[in-house]
Amino acid sequence: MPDTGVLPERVNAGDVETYDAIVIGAGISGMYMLYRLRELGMKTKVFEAGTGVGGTWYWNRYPGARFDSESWTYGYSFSKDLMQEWDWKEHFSPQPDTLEYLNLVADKFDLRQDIQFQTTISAAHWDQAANQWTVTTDKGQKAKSRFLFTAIGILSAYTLPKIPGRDSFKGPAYHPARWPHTPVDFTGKRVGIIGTGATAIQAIPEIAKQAKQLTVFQRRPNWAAPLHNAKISKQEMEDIKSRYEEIYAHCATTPGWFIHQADQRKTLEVPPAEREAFWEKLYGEPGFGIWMGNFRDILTSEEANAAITAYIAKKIRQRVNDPKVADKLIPKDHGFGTRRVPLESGYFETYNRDNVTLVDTLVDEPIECITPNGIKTAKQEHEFDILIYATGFDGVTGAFDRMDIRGKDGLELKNAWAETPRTYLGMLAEGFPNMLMVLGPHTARGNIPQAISHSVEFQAGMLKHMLDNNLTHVETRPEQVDEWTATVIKAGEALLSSKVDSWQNGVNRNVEGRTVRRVLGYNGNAGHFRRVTDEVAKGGYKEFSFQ
Ligand code: NA7
Repeated sequence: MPDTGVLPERVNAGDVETYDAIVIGAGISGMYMLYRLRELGMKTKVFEAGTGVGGTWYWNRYPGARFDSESWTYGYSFSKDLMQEWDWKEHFSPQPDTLEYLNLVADKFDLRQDIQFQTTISAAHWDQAANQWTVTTDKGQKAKSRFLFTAIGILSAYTLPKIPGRDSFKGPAYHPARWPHTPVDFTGKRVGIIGTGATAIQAIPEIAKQAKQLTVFQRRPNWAAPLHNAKISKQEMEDIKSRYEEIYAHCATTPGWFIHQADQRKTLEVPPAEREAFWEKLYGEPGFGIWMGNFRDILTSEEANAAITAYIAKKIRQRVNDPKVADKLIPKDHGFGTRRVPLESGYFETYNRDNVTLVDTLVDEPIECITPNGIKTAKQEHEFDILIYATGFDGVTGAFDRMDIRGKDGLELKNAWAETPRTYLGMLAEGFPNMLMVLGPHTARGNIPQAISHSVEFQAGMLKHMLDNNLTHVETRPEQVDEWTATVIKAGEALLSSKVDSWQNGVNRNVEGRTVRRVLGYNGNAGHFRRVTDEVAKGGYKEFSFQ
């Protein structure tokens, strides 16, 4: 079903509706949270900026946008009926199919009636005396609720590059996270794209097939490995449907909720020929196996990481005809897997095409400015008809920072988290009672919908406990926040990724003050996270403070 474009309800700015719960965002998190809150009998309102449901999959409509996780591990698992009803068409679902799936979910569970679309929350203030939150929308509308749920995603605050003259370009310019709802036609066009992260690595091969000329402006290259996507036959889908329980149970045993499990051998203990054969196998298989199903020490040992890095560099050299271009595409500042590994479909071969040019903006041609006609570098002016800023997101905390969130005694969330977020389990922030975060900082992530389901179910369980016991107020305990923050920081220390700048550790030079690394996720084993949360639930949530 296409985006319905439902218009916002007509609500006068003076009216203040009161709910049991307000949810910010109608993506995968917000939709499922709404479903669970309704089940608990709570009067709930969801506010969503877009005209339809889907979050990430509503906004990111750029060519080539698709899952890097196996589709059949990415859907909701709370409804067996839904799992049997929906057929994934490809092993790594393209964005239009995923959006169709999420619209089916919204229809099937009648979610839209409690969602107000085209509404951005600009502020959320805690009122201690009333024991409730007041949210304000971009239209000046106010609403109150006892509980506030943030379901705002970790990659929703997109960022544009800080380049002089950025708005002077006279042709269309797009960020992939605000892609038009009707496909952009690149036929016969000269296209410039800035950025070579996961988004650009998906988009570049698709745009190159259509455009007259595509010029890629790369600051730092990223490691990428083949996705090996394929269609799912009817028979295969039937088989998947018959094994869903087993598949999801297996994901719940892996460190990141994916199907992939690390090989328990250490890289250098394996003879070189055997190691190479193992990597050839992984490189030829679909999905994140090369990253997550690899030898267990590739992301923690410098020597092991150097070995896999050399292997992947060799593959890039084999795939790119011009050795100079291949060399530019090989990262020199970080090892394989120490930043989020984009999965690609013909990305490296795209640079063998006559209509594609790679511009290295770090060494060869730094960008000086955007002009009405294109991009001016230190060497020349490149003229374009269309510009794409695939320049990423202010990850994890960015969407929180864009709202004026105030907790106890007027404490501003932005200030409270200036150095590091302080949370318990990434679910509740210190100083912000009754504000529950789905995928908040310091929570376990990995295969995102499964991480979301885990958080939503934990939070729904805690709410049920509160309702059953007539509790109306929940806060963190200082000692638990200290312990969890220390756990999260320690879990990250052993990883080579903690020494590399990326959105995952909060570095984004297009955002003021975001130059210092912060630990923004629980990077330990999701199995450990699940055990901790299960114990907290079984013990009656006494790590939280209730009234
Ligand atoms: P990423 O992975 O953060 O990539 C952004 C890219 O944009 C990256 O190559 C940046 O280079 C580049 N960039 C950003 N600002 C500039 C400026 N000012 N000049 C030149 N180049 C710039 O974001 P994506 O959207 O690709 O992917 C985000 C996540 O979505 C991804 O990890 C998946 O989980 C899904 P840099 O590396 O900073 O030198």
